[in-house]
Amino acid sequence: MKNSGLMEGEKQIDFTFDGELRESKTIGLAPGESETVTFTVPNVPQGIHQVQINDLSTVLHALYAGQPVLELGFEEENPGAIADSSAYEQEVSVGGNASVSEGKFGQALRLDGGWAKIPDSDLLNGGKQLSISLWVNLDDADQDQKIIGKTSIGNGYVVGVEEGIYPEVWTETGRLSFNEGMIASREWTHLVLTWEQGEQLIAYIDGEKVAESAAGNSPVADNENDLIIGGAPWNPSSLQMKGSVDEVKMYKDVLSTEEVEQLYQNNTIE
Ligand SMILES: [Ca+2]
Repeated sequence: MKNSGLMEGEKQIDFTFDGELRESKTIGLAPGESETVTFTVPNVPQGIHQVQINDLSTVLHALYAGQPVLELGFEEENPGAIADSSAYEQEVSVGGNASVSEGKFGQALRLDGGWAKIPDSDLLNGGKQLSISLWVNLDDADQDQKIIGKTSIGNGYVVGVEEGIYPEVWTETGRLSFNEGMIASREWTHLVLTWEQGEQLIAYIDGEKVAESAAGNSPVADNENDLIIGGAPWNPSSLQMKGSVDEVKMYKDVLSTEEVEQLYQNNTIE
């Protein structure tokens, strides 16, 4: 805070967290004088919080290591009711031909020319670290099809399947991709992709590492596209996945080999 006037003055500063006034401080300053005013909130719960200081407001994303930023189990009665069970409660909508089917764990989302859409959020951009874990049961795993991604091409990421796992990641300096491993048709298969800037891009199939590639020193390029499950992120009507998808989990950190194994065996991280 700075007194940019010509006279000494006092001002009250109100700090509001999630709509609740937490603390007020009155600061007196001489002309030209400035002072940093600090407010502390202990034990911030994971999730999205509203922070307001007088007329200035912003949104705080509180992240906890090992907790997903998107979690879709598809246990709802119908596709219209699908909800994100992560602390961030991202909106989910379903388009095209989609239904609820038998899953790997409970129910899954069956796509026959359909897709699921989660609106753009900073939490879903790749940035410095990202992990994606999900199960698929594909009618024809040899077909070139996109499973999940957030990209307009040239930025972001997409995980595809074409016989093996086929990820593409666009950083600020270039594109990383490979197509490795074998995915069987009409069998539940666990897919994981992990990304860490300056480290590795790693793919796992059924808990086993099938490919890794140097990640390079720049982050995944951000974009404002929606996250799409079941088709090309830049056009969900193309490169559609045909089959079922279950237990989609996204993290803003890098899953270890042990955590990937735990998700493969138990659908949870201890
Ligand atoms: Ca499920």
